[in-house]
Amino acid sequence: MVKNKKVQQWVNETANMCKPDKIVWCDGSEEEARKLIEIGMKEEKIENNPIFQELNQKNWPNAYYHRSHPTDVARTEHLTYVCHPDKEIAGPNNNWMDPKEAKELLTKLSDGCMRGKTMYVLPYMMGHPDSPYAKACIQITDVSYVAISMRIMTRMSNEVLEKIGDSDNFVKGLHSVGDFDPDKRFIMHFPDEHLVWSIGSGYGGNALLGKKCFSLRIASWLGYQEGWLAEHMVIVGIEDPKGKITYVTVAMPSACGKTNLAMLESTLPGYKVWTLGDDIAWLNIGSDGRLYAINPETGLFGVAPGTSMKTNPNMLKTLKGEKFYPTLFTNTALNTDTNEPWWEGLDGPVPKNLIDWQGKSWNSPQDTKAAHPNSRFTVSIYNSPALSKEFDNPKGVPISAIILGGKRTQLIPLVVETFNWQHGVFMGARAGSETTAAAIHKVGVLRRDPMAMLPFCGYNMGDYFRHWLNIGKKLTHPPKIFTVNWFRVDDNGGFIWPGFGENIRVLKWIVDRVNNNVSAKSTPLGLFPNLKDLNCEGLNIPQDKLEKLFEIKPQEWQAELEDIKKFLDQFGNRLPLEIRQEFEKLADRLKTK
Ligand code: SAT
Ligand code: MN
Repeated sequence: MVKNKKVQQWVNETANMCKPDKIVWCDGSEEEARKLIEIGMKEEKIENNPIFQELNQKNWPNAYYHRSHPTDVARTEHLTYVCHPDKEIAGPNNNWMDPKEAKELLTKLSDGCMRGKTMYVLPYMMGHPDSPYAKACIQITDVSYVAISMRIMTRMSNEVLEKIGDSDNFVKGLHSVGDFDPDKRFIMHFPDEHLVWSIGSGYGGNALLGKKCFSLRIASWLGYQEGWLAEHMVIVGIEDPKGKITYVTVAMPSACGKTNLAMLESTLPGYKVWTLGDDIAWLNIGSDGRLYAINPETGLFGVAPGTSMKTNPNMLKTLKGEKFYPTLFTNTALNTDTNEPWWEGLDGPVPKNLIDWQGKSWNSPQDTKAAHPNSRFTVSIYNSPALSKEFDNPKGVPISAIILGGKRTQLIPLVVETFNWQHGVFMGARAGSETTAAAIHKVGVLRRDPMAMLPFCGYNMGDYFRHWLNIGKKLTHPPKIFTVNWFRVDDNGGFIWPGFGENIRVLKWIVDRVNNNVSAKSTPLGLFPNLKDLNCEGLNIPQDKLEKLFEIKPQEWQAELEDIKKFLDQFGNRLPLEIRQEFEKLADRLKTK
């Protein structure tokens, strides 16, 4: 029995509704994790598959394999709701249901949903417990995979209960996989009650409620009320040859290479990237008027396909690290000869005997992948050889640049510095990306995704843009805002920029701009590098192709402007005037080019 009455009361009420066979309070210890893995290997099952399978421990220390329900492989945005009492507050960017109606529906679906199962109670912090920006949370779940994943992704411990004490100052997450029926799947948020309620899915973004559900959807709402920002951003420190470290954040939609960027191994001598986070940043205004970032998470939940010693050597070293128990692989393929995980893009030849992510034998057919395109690893950030020494700093790190990216095969230049904060917020508001496999929708279609937050902003994005503008006004030393795009293609459809470790060259220019080391060229889109300042030594990109990375074709921009306008118009009178003005200014500059 815990001392905390409010926590206990909520757990009791939940147990009465969900009717689990037993309740286990987790303490986040390694001993407990080992026990849960045992249970997941021997007792709990999904569709007759054990929850965990042990992998080759010699080559992949502490690694276990998990296969999800085949209908449950990505975030389901159409089943994700933000239930403010007023629909207007949720905005056109969110699915909305009246909170009372939503709760009635969920209560019906949750009645007896944990029968025959264990209910795990997980006390955890998002952020370092000593950080003034950290938040205490409790998640309830009925599957060991989620309990184990939360131990990797958050700071889980009994001390959280002590911290909460008798207060009700904690965020609640109630999760049950139900019977995995996609027709009974809902991920519902109740921002005013600091509550997330998710049923029917065991997939990361739907089930690890500390992640997108709390640290972005609920936290963005808290930040709006309390004067800070919860963002879908990488945090890294870039060390130059003199040892000076410049901290930047980078917003990019899911599956556009955030994890690769967060773990980037520099190809430029003397430069080094230190990892602080690969997905979420909480940004607060420091007493010195600068913006400070913390990563509320402690783990990396990254896309496996495409990860190799060539694309992301630090990630492979992290995945093979032994510091933190355990590491999980979900829906990758399996090499049955060696009992190792495998995915498209991993180094070396395709193994002879593979089973695919659904457990069927696989012989390299043209039209199917062995690993699911959204197959993932879950690993502790403490395993990373490039972890910043500031990672546990409760204050966070001061941010000098905010970088906004997306996947655009046309139009958008490799890198642009915005003219000022307001222009930067507009550039973030219009950001778009070609869709990927991280959520269930058609792949390769352009969708506007402001600040990469479209699926994660827990309130009306018109208000969100206003909030960004206001934060900028409060910062006496605001970070510069840049846009990047690694994905522009040439006339034959091939990527022009090599990407991955070579992206350090773009980061170097950004750091040079922040530190006033180089000048820049004014264009209708913003400030471009003088090509001599973009270190491309040894890349063998012909000059004309390099110029193509920065080409502005005003006629192509007409369609883009119309699309931006259509997108922004949906926010009606909640769209700040400043954003409209920036749009008009951009349209004028392109006209007179
Ligand atoms: O499943 S997650 O939402 O955590 C991953 C992602 O889509 O970014
Ligand atoms: Mn993400």
